[in-house]
Amino acid sequence: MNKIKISIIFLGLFFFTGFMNGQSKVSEPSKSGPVPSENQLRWHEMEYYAFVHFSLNTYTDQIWGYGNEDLSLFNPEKLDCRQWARVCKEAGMKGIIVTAKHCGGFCLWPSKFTEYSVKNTPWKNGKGDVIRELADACKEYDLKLGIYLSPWDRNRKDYGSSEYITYFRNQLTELMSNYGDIFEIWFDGANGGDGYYGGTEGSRKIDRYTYYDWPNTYSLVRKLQPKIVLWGDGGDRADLRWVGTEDGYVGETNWSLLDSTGLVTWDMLHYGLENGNAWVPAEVNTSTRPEWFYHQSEDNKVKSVNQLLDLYYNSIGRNGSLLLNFPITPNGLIHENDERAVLEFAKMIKESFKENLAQKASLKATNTRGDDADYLPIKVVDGDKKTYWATDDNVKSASLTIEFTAPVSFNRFLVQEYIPLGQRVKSFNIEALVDNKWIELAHATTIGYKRILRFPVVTTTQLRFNILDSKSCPLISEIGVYNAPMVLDAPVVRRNQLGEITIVSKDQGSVIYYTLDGSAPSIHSLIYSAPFVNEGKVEVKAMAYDPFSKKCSPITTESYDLCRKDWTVLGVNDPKVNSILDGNPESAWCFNNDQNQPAEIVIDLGSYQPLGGFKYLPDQSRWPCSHMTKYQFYVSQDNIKWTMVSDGAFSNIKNNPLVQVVTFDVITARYFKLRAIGNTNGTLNQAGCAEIDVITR
Ligand code: FUL
Repeated sequence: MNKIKISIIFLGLFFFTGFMNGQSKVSEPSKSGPVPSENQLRWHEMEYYAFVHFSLNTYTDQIWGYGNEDLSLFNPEKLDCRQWARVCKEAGMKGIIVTAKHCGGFCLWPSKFTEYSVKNTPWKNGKGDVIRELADACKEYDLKLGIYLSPWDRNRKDYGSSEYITYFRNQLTELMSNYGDIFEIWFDGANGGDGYYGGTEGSRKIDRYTYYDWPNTYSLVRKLQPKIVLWGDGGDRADLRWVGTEDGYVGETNWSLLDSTGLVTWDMLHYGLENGNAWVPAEVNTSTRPEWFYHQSEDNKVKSVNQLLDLYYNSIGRNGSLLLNFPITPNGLIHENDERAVLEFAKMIKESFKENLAQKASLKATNTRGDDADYLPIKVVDGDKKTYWATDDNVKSASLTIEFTAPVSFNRFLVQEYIPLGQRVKSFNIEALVDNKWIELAHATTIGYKRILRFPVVTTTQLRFNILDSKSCPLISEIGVYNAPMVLDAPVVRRNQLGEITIVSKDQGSVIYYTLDGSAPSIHSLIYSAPFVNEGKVEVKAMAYDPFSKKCSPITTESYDLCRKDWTVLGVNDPKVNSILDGNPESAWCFNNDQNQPAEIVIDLGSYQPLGGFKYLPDQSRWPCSHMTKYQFYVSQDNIKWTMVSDGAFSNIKNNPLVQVVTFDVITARYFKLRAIGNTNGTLNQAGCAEIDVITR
């Protein structure tokens, strides 16, 4: 071998090993727009963490305390922060943010700067410190600790003056110095209504942008906790943003950007700002129940697994984080219903994302940055968020085809951008090759840290991910293709006033089977495809069926009596009163009697009917109009002469506002009247109602 040949081989080997070692031949992509700080990046990776709401409100059934609530009420006999931490850990959460002080001003730690704290309660004879116990429990369970400290304080006489700011900062200093690392601080923007204000009552107006001197307050926090992220909706931009709703979802388009100055509109909170000049990602905050603090009346309103899954896909699945609240019970624990729901939800998430089918596939891209090994498509399935597939700088649309060795079935697509260099993708879609044709499975806009798309199960050998538009060359760090099982919740059956029956399953892609003759549905029963009319007395039984796993949901049974199409609510002119007949438990009407007499619901049935009972569903909304607690039920032939056929009490209606069913001896009549003899407000003249119905014999 001559010298020239040897050096050619050597040179070739040099380039080959250079290529294999991933030595870049092309430059690293440059940043595109604002990028996250290290603290924000760490926070993005947490994805899912808990809120706990616990204060004197827990004992007073209040939403916001006034600051004059009796300290002797606070005595959580079974308080166990290790139980909170265990539940959160098992649920897959990464941290806990606790309401150290809510707007009522009560402090869960023995602050040196106020008497309105745990130190003056019977709990542990005033020697307890909830924040300390939680910090210890978080350490034990490897969770991060976050603090909610309400800037608004209705206990303080000095609220509104500069003295209060000193007080607020003293408290912040205690919390930021004495409990180890704090990952997030939550400065609630809530402020309003009359207060106690140390006994002076009245209302205090402050300018939430200037009063708290956020720039200096924020620097104090950052000085004491250099690794913290700040949540706040004051004038000075915090590290994280609210999404404009507490219902658990952020916009489908979600840019992690805002402008660093200027007013923020609702749209900006919900969708971010495509060309914003600061990285301010979205945190979705919501509760396992309608309210933030514990109310016994919500024990049966804990979100179902399917509702929790919706939260997940509409927050984490849309480039947001999920901050899910547990209202702590008066004895100091997470309620068993909430625990059960989040643990089942966690199981579903684990099941759903257990196998990434893309890992066994081959990947081909229409463009790879300089054909460089560092940026190959394979990087999207290496499980390493720090590596990514990149295109050449001038490329703003590109496709990546995932080819499976054999047909696979799936219904989820997960994709992540390499955000340390900015958020770029503006729109994309995914397609599957079915019968030799590309069909679109889903179309979406932004990606960001993480995006997950849901669609009905498809079986294919090829999946194509098309980036349709991007601010600058796309950088994709991870892709996942999964087949998530269905939850198979019992379907929801409703009949409206016209007798139209609808059956809905939350499980996308399931088949609904139903019967109308009282028999149990099976896969040989009628298949539900669209609403249908049935005006008779009928019992509908329905189930959802997953053709893929061949599993069935529990069966729903709904019995309907008279069709209410000829019914009229008398004495109320507003057509919205028909909410009590529309078959929709979510809509309600509040009956008021202006003369301070008992509120009444009076109905003309349109014909004579053999009445043997009635059903009253109280207002199901988050802030319901008063429920009837005592009633009288009358019937009439002519709307003049009334006969009382039943009277009694709905005993536990406040805590358990379920449908109330009353039966009596059959009597034929055309009119009926349900009169409130007592309500949950302790008056007579108001009664909320979601649905009213009769039982005929
Ligand atoms: C809201 C407050 O009004 C609620 O009480 C709760 O603390 C929630 C997290 O923020 O703005």
